[in-house]
Amino acid sequence: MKKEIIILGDIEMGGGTLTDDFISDKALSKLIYSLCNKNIPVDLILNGDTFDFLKCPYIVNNAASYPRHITSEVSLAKFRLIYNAHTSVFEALKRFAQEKKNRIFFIVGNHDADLVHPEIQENIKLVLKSSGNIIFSFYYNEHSVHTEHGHQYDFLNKVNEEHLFLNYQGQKILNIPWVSLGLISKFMSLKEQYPMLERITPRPAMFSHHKSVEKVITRHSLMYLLKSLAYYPIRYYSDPTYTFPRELIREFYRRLKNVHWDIDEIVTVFKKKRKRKLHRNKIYIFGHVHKRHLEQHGAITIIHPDTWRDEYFLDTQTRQLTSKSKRYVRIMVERDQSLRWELIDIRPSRSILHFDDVIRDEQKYVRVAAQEEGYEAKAL
Ligand SMILES: [Mn+2]
Repeated sequence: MKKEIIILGDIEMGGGTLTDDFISDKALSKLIYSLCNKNIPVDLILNGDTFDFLKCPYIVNNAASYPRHITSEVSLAKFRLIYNAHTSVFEALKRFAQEKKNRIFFIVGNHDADLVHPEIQENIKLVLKSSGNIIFSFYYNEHSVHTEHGHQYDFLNKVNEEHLFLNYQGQKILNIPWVSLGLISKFMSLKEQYPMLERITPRPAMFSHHKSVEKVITRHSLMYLLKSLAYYPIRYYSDPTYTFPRELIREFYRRLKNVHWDIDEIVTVFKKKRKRKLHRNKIYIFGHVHKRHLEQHGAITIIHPDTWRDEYFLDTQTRQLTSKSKRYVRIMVERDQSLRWELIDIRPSRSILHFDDVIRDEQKYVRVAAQEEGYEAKAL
């Protein structure tokens, strides 16, 4: 074997507050340490949404907020919280990066668009005490393996890669999509109020058992949509984060014309858009969609390994919540360039929770979950 490529995504490490859904520090560090001391090079690909900057608060003088104008200063303050909340993972990454034959790829996702700030990249290299083998990119494309986060095939979350920043009052701020701005400015208090609900899948089943929250979210979303179209662009005329969401309207119009209202699957859109390129590589790996997906067409394999944040399956019959497995892809590159791959499950030893108990006291179950994973949350 010549090289190993390890891919995992949607870790979503946050600031250790109620809006942080990552608690598997022990399992993740253990995996990273197991990749050290190999006698071949290892590429570790963190396939986007490694950090949850979006839901991480910006704390100044003990006051938390979620600013829409994300300067490098805001991103750096959030990164400090994330680092303090998940130091053990950074320690493992630092150890891994000490071996110069190894490389870490931070693929940019929609929850960690902040990675495009050069100051953030420098800071990460600084805390990992390495630079040449720490890479920031939207794609990984080597050895016939292609990986990317996948939000670029999701019209509500895609970004313009040619136009990553906006200028706001002389400051360089992130140019993030309308949905991300909405999440930051309208939904964080709901997330703080219902921290466990958003971890429960499938969403429609969860909402069908929790109608009151569904109503609140629908009302909030509609208000944000209406105000974004008819009020904010005028009220905040000189603020580039409140411009009329032209792309959104264009896409709605296109869908209306083509009577196309199904939610796109990343893989479906990707196959349609990149049809001609599809045979260039052998293995394609995406994140973003938090589910396990595997498909093979002849020599081509497409995989979604699923998320590493704390998530549950709701059994609608028994109303039991089972913790999801953590999963990663291991690719072995042989000397003759041929590839072998496996999708590896890490089953957490977690107890089964009951939906009715959880919604009665969500904050309590955030702590129960953290305890069971062996995560010491300082801020909870
Ligand atoms: Mn994502």
